[in-house]
Amino acid sequence: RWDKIYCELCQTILDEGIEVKNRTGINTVKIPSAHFQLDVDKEFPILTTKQLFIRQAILEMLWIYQAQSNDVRWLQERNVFIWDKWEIDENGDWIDEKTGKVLKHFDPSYAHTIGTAYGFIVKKYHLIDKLIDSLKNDRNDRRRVISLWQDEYLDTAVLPSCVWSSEWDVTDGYLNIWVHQRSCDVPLGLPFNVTQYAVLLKMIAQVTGLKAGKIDWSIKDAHIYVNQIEGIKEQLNRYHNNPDIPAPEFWLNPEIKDFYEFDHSKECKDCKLIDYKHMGKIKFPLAQ
Ligand code: UFP
Repeated sequence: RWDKIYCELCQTILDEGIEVKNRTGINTVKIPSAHFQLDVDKEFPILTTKQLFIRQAILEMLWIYQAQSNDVRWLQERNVFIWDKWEIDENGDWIDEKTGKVLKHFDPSYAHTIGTAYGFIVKKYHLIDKLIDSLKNDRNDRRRVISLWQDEYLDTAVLPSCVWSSEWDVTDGYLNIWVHQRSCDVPLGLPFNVTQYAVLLKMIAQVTGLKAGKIDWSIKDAHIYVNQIEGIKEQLNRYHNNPDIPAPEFWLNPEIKDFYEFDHSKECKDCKLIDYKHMGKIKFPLAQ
């Protein structure tokens, strides 16, 4: 169960984590690494111990892999504001939202984008087209690595991709991925990231005639910001009081056979959660 794996990871960080400084100015409690496996064929991974806003998670994933964009306005037009803190302004500046100081200057041609990360890299190297071609043409290919970590583009990225690699294999009609995250905000980032990669796996499986199988997720630097600890304790209490809420079904429009055709409007019409029971929102602060 995803809630169980998730809550155990949070508990391990609280029990064994070390408090450290980092660039954001808000300390984290961290452990060096973590790993887990989920079977998407058996359970759609979305937390029930807090409400997850799946529309935003899917649109962020489509922004990266389908629109292959780094333009924050694409998200804003769809009422998704999760990247606003990292948007380069008209002058090419990335501004500290608390002090108004320039954190880093970029070429003004990057205005309104997050620089050369995520969707920019997917587009630059045609990563999705290569993946889909390979899955259609050679089921046994062992070279399906998607890497968003490209050294020549790190300096011009506001935030170099956190979830930065995925490897894709086919075993017995199932499409499986191994995903690696170099840095993981466990309260805010991880629930979002896992659910959005589960949707990506289901979409790619559908358009290549496969079933969605397993996700292996590996993390380097799994952390909780100190101002998120109270929220996580609340979530752990919820879990202990009610550990067995079943996960919802995820519906993906079976008519769609081309990855680029999945609806990317505000409404995300081709994706639906059926009977999503959850224990309500928990508000966690987001470090810039
Ligand atoms: N972060 C995630 N997942 C994401 C994303 C960011 O967990 O998809 F974009 C978090 C990890 C870290 C911060 O807390 O954002 C990035 O900071 P840094 O680049 O210093 O690791």
